Amino acid sequence: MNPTLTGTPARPAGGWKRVIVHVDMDAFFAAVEQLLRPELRGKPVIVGADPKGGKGRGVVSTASYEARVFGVRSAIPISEAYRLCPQGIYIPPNGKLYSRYSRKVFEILNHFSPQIQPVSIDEAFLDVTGSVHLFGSIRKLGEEIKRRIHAGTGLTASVGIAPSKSVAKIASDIQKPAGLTIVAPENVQEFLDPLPASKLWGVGKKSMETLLRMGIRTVRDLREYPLEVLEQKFGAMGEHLFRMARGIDEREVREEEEIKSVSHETTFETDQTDRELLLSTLLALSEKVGSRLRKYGLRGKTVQLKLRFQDFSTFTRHKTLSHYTNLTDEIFTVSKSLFEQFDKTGVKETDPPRPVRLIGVGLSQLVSEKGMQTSFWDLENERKVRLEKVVDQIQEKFGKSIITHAQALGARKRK
Ligand code: TTP
Ligand code: MG
Repeated sequence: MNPTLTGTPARPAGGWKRVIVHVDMDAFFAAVEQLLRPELRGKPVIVGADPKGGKGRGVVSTASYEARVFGVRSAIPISEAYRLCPQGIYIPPNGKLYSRYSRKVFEILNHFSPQIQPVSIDEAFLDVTGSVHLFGSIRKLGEEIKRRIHAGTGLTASVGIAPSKSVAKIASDIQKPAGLTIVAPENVQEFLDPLPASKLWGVGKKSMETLLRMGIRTVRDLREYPLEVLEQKFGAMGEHLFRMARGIDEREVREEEEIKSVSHETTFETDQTDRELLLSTLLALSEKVGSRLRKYGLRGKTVQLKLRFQDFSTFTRHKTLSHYTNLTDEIFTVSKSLFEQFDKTGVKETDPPRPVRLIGVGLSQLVSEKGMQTSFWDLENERKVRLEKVVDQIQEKFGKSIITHAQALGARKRK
């Protein structure tokens, strides 16, 4: 009998206090398309909006690694993708299909640990501290995850294993596709040091610009700065940067992902000035937001309206109510009044209406219908149901996220 399976649960060897795994599927949507249509394999496949011969609107959801050679990436405008790679094979996203594969992946991951946190449609953290001994070693566990995902779905995943979530996430990305990167506790610093600081969790375009202005390019450069200086420059974020640069991250793998806001938005094919049409879109979006909240037993207090005009200028306006709601009518009434106020600000009666490119409605400050400030997962006790819902939720979200990512114009992949 394997001695590791008997007696008190083995702690992982070495200095590992926790063993955290991050799994991220490779070129997920494009890989599913290539799996089901073998003629697409080895080809530059671009999943996203219709390019319409270079005149299309919307953005790239993802691109196969073959297309990435041309510079095509998630979230770039589809027109730019077409310019970079006119010979690419352009495919509209098939959300249902990808969700099915996502579900399969999560089912497989369930075998490796009961402590699993889905992060997006193709990504999850697992805390395997208590189960790694069943697999012989950390490396064997990592290889087994990749093997089972491939055997069960035909797709490849990249896996990162480290003592913390932030380092595991960076590790899974570093040897894509089909990579396995293990960063032992004693190697965390040498692993992080040469990386661009932009790889660190929470370092977006803005903070990276500030860092570069300070002459900080790599994690090593960042470590030279004392905590006080970082706090002066970045406020509360300063301490976060200080800790991330040292791989200090105690965040746990949480099974539930709290929903903080629910929103829906629409980008019009052609910019709209028709007020009736804008209002009826607003109503439809309010209904989507309301029905989603009702489905999850949530109510929210702050209604947000988002508008983008022809010139890409984007505005949000919000109003906080005195009570929590998930009623379509109420969401619509408030968003309509925000819209009308916005419409009139600084505009003369004789001015022509401004063509609207995008309109969106959201609700935040959510509470469960039981009136508690808790995540709705607390209402569930059956783990499997929970996982199902997370996947459903991601499925519903990603369709929108394709558009959302486009809005943060110029924002590339957050990795
Ligand atoms: P990612 O894991 O970020 O990307 P990926 O799996 O395509 O490629 P990688 O190998 O680098 O991990 O996102 C997972 C899926 O989510 C992706 O296949 C498509 C979708 N997605 C969007 O629709 N829009 C986006 O802006 C991003 C980043 C992803
Ligand atoms: Mg991925």
